[in-house]
Order: sequence, then C-alpha cells, then structure tokens
Amino acid sequence: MITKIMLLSIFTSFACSAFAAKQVEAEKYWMKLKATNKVERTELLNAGLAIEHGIHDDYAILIGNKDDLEAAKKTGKLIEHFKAEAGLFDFPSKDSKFHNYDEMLREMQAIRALNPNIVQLQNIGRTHEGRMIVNIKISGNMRYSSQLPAIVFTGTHHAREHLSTEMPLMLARALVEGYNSQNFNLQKLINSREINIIPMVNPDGVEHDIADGVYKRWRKNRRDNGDGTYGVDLNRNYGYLWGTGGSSKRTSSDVYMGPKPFSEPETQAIKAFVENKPNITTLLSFHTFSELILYPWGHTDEPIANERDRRVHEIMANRMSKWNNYTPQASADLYKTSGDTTDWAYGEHGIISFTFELDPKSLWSGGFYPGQDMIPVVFNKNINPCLYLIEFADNPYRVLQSRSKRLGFTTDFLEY
Ligand code: 0X9
Ligand code: ZN
Repeated sequence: MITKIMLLSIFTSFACSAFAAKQVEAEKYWMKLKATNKVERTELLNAGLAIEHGIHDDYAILIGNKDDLEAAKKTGKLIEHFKAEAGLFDFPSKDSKFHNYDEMLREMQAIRALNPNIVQLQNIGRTHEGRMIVNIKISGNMRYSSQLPAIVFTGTHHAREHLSTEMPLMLARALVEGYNSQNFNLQKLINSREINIIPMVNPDGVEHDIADGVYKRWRKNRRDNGDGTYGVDLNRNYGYLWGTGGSSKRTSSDVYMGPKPFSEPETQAIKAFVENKPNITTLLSFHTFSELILYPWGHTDEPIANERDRRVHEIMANRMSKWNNYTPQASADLYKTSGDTTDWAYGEHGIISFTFELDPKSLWSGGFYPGQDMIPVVFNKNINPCLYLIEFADNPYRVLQSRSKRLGFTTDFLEY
C-alpha cells in the first residue's frame, strides 16, 4: 500500500530531480577549448559538447551547462571559462519571438523540412567569429536553377536591425508553405525562378547586440580593429566607389568603411555569391528603420544616367510603395554614402537593386527596437512587394511595358 508519506517522498524526489535538472540548465557557462582541427573538434562533440558558438583556427567557443563544464574539464582542453550572465546570446524575453542566430538556423532547417525538393541551405561564407552565413535557396527547378532568373534578398547587414532578419525569414516560410498548399500561381512562379534569401549577413554583430539580455545598439560586424575598437560598417564596405563620402576612416566610427573595399568576410561572401550567379537580375537589401524604399544612387545626388534603368527603379519603387506605404526615393535623398550593397550591385553588375528601411517610421515609434508585435505587421506590409520583385525578376524591364503585357503569375492575389 502506498502511504501518503511514500507519495510525498516520491513526489519530492521527482520534484527535486526536476529542480536539479532545471538548475543545471539555468546556469550557463562560456567556455574556450583548444581544438586546432576537425578531429579535435569531433573529440569535443564526442564528449557531448556542442560547438555552436564559434570555430576559430586553434580553439572553439562553446556555451554549456554545469555538466558540460565538467565534461569540458575532463577533456583537458579547457583554456578558460566563466559563468555567463542571464540572457547571454538571446533576446530579452519581451522580444523572444525574434530569432537569435541558432534559432534562425533551426527555422531554416524547419523551412527546408517543409519541402526539401524546393529548398536548399547553402553556407556562403564564415564570419570573423566563425559563424556560417547561410543562404536559403528556393526553386521548383533546383537542378537547372542556375539557368533561371534569380533574385537575392539580404537581411541584417546592421546588427541592431533585427526586423530585417525576420522579414526575409518569414518570406522564405511563406513561399514554401504557399507552394505546398497548392497555390498554383505561386508554384508556377517558384518553378521558374531561383530565389535566394540570406536573412542574416552579420550574425556576429547580432549575437553581440543581444548577448547580455540588454540591447547594445550594435551596428557593425565584429572585426577586431587592433586598436581596442571593433567592427566595420558592412554597408560601407562594398567595392563600388568605396570610401568616396558618407563613410569614415575612423575605426571607432559606426560608419567605419574598413581598411579596404571588401575587407570583410561578410561582404566578401555576398560578393562571391553574386559574382557566381550571373542569372541574378534583382536584389533587395532589408534594413530598418524609417519606412523607405531606396534605389541607386547612394553615392551621388545625380540620378542613374541610363534612362531605362532609372525608370525601372522608379516604377518598381512606386509600385511597391502602394503596398507597404513606404516612401520611394533615391538613396542619396536620405543621405549620401559610399560602399553600400545596392550601389555596388547596380553599379558593378547592373542588378536592379533596392534597400527597404522597414518599420517603424521614427525613433519615437520604436526605432531599431519596436518590439516583437511589429514582426507580423512588417511581414504583411512587405510580402506583396517581395512577390512582385520575384515575379519581375525574369525581366524587370517588363515594367516599362503597358499594363496589359505585365500581368503574370502573381496577379491573382496581388491585384495590381
Ligand atoms: O546608412 C545605411 O547604411 C542605411 N540606413 S540604416 O539606417 N539602415 O543604416 C541606408 C543606406 C542607403 N544608402 C544610401 N543612403 N546611400
Ligand atoms: Zn541598416
């Protein structure tokens, strides 16, 4: 017969072990372990240690619990460790719907799992701290996608602009879910395009911004400038007329251009990616905030000299503004800068290129940190502009034609 005392002790021992487990989980440790090659890294994994936070030439960075720390000590490879503060590597709980780097990778895997036939995840480069920069490639014709018209969406060149990760990530999910739900127009569109979505160009910066559970308002990447300062502004580091205004040589500046054009692994990754895909016709770089649709040029007040190219940018920007209600304008109308993504993509490759400054409109309505409730709002405003760009990626110059000739796959649900 089970007495009350027995029940109580069974309950307490269960509760105690659950509590102990919780304690192990609650305490997080930052650990640096010697590992010079993949064999040594594998040994760490065999000891139950997950290397998710950075692979370097001769060491790896790990975050683990108390048991992991004990396991790490036993390997004899532990160089240093400290107890991590609450919130390390994560958003404050009020913004937990935003994706940190690991959560973004997991969401990417979940998106691929929805339909592996049309989704590939590609590592297109590694950051200073060893994180992968990942592209979600979506196409209904994966085998021949390099022969299809291609578009690139990029997010989070600037670390603190977290909505600019969420928008492309949600776009990827929406495309795949739409495809799976037998949306015929979307299937046709995805079958005839190569869609590339790189939601987090600057994961080192993102992780630094959120590392302490209190936002740091970090913008740049995490290059060690060697003088006590960190970071290059990735949107000043592209190689088209680099360093010709609107950026700084001062390493501590938030708009530091870097030591030379494309000095950074993150911009190098985008450069190599774009150079390897001559089928790219269209690019959209997500930033926040101000609710703007920007197009080249950014380095000069002069409009694009080629009349047709200028008109295509203007018409597309105007059309997209009807959905998201953002203000369309040339980049330099915001302010002049050099070394940004879109000037390079258009100037060097003739790619029709846009920068969106997503919501909110002003600092007073949230600035870089408008809260997680803004995520679906921004998505709903911007999904149609994204579909429109994907649709016209076959030949953006189609927008110069009369309206009747423009109607295509997505018209049913875009109603333009
Ligand atoms: O300054 C930037 O890099 C972008 N704005 S942000 O607030 N997201 O930092 C705007 C870039 C647009 N390009 C130019 N104005 N040249
Ligand atoms: Zn930005």
